[in-house]
Amino acid sequence: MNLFALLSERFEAALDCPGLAPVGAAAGTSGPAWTYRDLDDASARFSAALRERGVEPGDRVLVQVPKSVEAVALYLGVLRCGAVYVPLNTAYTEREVAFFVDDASPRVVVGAEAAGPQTVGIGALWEEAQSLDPDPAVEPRRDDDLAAICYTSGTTGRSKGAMITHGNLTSNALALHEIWGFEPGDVLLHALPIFHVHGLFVALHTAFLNASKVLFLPRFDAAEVRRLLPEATVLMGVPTFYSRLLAEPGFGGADCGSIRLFVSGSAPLTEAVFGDFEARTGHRILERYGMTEAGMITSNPLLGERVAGTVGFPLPDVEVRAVGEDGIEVAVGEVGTLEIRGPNLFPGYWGLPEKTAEEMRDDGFFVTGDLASVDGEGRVTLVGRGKDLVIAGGFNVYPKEVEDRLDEVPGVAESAVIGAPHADLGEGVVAVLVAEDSPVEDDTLRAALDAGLARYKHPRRFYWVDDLPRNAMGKVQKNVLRERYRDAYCG
Ligand code: MLC
Ligand code: AMP
Repeated sequence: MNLFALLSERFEAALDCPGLAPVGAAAGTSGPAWTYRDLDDASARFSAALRERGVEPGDRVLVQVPKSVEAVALYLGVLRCGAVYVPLNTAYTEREVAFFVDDASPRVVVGAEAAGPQTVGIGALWEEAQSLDPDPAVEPRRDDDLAAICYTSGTTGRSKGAMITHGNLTSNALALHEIWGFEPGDVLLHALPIFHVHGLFVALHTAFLNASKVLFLPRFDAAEVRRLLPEATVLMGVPTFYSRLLAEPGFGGADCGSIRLFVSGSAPLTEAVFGDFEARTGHRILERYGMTEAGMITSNPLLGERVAGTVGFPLPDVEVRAVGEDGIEVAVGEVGTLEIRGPNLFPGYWGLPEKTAEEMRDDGFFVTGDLASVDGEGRVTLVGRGKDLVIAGGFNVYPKEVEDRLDEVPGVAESAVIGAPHADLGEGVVAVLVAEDSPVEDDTLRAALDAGLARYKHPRRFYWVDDLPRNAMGKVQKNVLRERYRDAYCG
């Protein structure tokens, strides 16, 4: 079934209820709430405009636009006409975007504004859409038809497009709506970006299945979120949301009177933040675990014990196992690489069958690259990552990609990029460099990176060394560097 068909069934009973309510102190970001009728109508108009531009079922529509209600309607319009939504981080530079355009070969590219012959600005597309009659059709889709391609950087430095099907999204949305106990009257406070799984799929799909009102902020701002909490019942965020709320003077239980559920994910929630949040507000944050390739995988329980430092139990119909280096499942409680299988699991990477095969076991389990233990009850604890990945403020930064850019800078002989503990972002990006001759100025490095690398991926600390530590195989010992520079941001 087309995911949109399921959502629109839920909208049916709530057509005149508020759907997305743009809110924000920043000038121009507030406006009247769009009702579910408005959203349905706007998606039908976007669907008509896309068809008018030649978009057919299965065609990719690549979108890099600021967060807005129209952008959500566009997403729904893409689903509705059976096309494949390809969202991009607004921070990506032209060089990064050029790769995605080449890789996804989209029929239409929607940008903040028209840039080049292939790109239409979202404002212009919305004007086109409004001038057309809404197209009420919902393109029939099978469970295994693609709904989206979400790019996730790879340990090889080359981004991979994770193909996400209607079946993947539908099963995950229904499961989360159920296990997180969505109920009539729930209001979601939405402060996440809408180009990643968390803000786009997890948050919006659960709210839409519930036909809930969504307080839609352009971005996370701790004071603004605090101001709006009394109007909401559910907040979903990355751990940085919670540590920043705690840093608000006087923040506490009085701010959270109407909230029934705080959800955290995308990066580890520290036991300290979990504990401080409970002490200050009385709320035990519900931590869940997921990834682009599989949506949500595990969750702490709504009603049972939410244990700090764990990510809870597999979602219904999802199987997990921790596997040793020999490929065999480890004993209960032992650490292994987490593998997963279920209706949420993607079918593979766009145009990369070999890469897909490398990460899929013969029995259909996917190798997440996360290190975890599973206890006797099935509760999962993540203990680290087998993959070389830094997560800063919930955004993934793959060191190899940053190293490749650094190594291109004249004067840099080689580099190693690592994550170091960061009080605000969880981890911060650190570069350790070897000079060809003498160290390059930080400003020169920054300017060189600016040309091709989104700024959230930039190292903010640079260290020059004579040699990188290597093991007997010649591989850079990142664990040694992580130890050596562990105070880079917290010293
Ligand atoms: C912004 N900056 C970051 C950053 N966000 N740097 C490192 N990591 C980040 N996450 C940099 C900008 O480049 C800029 O630097 C400066 O910080 C200020 O930018 P900003 O936009 O004002 O930042 P801020 O509002 O403070 O954003 C922080 C944040 C945001 C944590 C609120 O990053 C955020 O919303 N993160 C959520 C990410 C997310 O949705 N992840 C889900 C992935 S899905 P300069 O130098 O340019 O000025 C997934 C699966 C799953 O992982 O399980 O959910
Ligand atoms: P992404 O590629 O952005 O989908 O990121 C997925 C990765 O984020 C996972 O493989 C984990 O390493 C990490 N992640 C997601 N949720 C959590 C969590 N609750 N705790 C720790 N790591 C997490």
